[in-house]
Amino acid sequence: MDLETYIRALPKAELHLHIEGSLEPEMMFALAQRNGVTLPWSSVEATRAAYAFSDLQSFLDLYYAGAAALIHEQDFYELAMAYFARAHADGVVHAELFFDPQTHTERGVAFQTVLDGLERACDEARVQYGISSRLILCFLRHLSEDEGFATLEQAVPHVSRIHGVGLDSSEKGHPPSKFARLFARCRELGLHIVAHAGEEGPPAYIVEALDLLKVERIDHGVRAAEDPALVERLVREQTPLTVCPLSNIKLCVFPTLQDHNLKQLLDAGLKVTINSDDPAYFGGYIGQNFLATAEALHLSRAELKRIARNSLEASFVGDAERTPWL
Ligand code: ES4
Ligand code: ZN
Repeated sequence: MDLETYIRALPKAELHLHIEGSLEPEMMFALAQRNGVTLPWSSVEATRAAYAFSDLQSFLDLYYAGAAALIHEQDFYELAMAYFARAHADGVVHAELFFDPQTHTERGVAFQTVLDGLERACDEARVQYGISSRLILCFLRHLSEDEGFATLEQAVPHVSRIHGVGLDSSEKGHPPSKFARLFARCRELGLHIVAHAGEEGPPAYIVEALDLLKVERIDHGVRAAEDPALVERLVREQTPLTVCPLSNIKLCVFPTLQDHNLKQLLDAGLKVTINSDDPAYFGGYIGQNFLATAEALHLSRAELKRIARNSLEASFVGDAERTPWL
């Protein structure tokens, strides 16, 4: 069996996927036309050509511009259905989707419109593909904690439909400590907690995410390697890291995939997973992330199996609900 087939056959969970980051330029243009929205690019080809990033912020500027094409419940439904079809083809059996409500409510799209569309797709994906899924609301860390509280207010009436909260967007200069009160409130509401940390930001931000936000997983976390005491702690506590290798290359966190520290983290005993982050922008869904990383870092099939199993174990699906994959 070739490596691609082997990877596809591994049951896996995707735990780090921004649904707005799965908006392919073709769908972006189709939605923009349908909705009468003007995009900053002239064509699908020009859009793809603009996807050359120097850091996280240079990507985020385009990502927020592209998200402007999403207006109606049906748009969010179609976006997520396209993702689920693609994920199913890659052997994903469970997906925990990040969504950024503030990106949409700022433009006048109602919180409920976003949630209704995404949830309808989650229900449909269960029927059509047998994929279980969860929704994780991410707060934009470049905005204030008060703006986060305002978003949480909008989410509270729908809290049973939201499984967890996360923290994304521009990391540098926006440490987890900025959101300590907001996340304390989220914990009181019984929500699962994750946060992006140690993507571009220092290892100290990972420590803050653990100690102040009390995260159950770290999104990215690759810069943990710079702090041996932190690595030791993450190993001891078996805190999952949702690593996104192709994202890290596109955003220049590592110069090439050969330079990525995923194998180093795995060898140290960390609970590493592989995910796609924003596949429409970074040039690969989860299967491609597994394959390219396996080839660049010479991962064995046993290691790939371990990584896929880590993703199932690190998911927020409770024991009672576990489907045959665990
Ligand atoms: C993101 Cl790669 C990445 N990092 C931080 N925030 C994000 N939002 C969407 N993709
Ligand atoms: Zn991310």
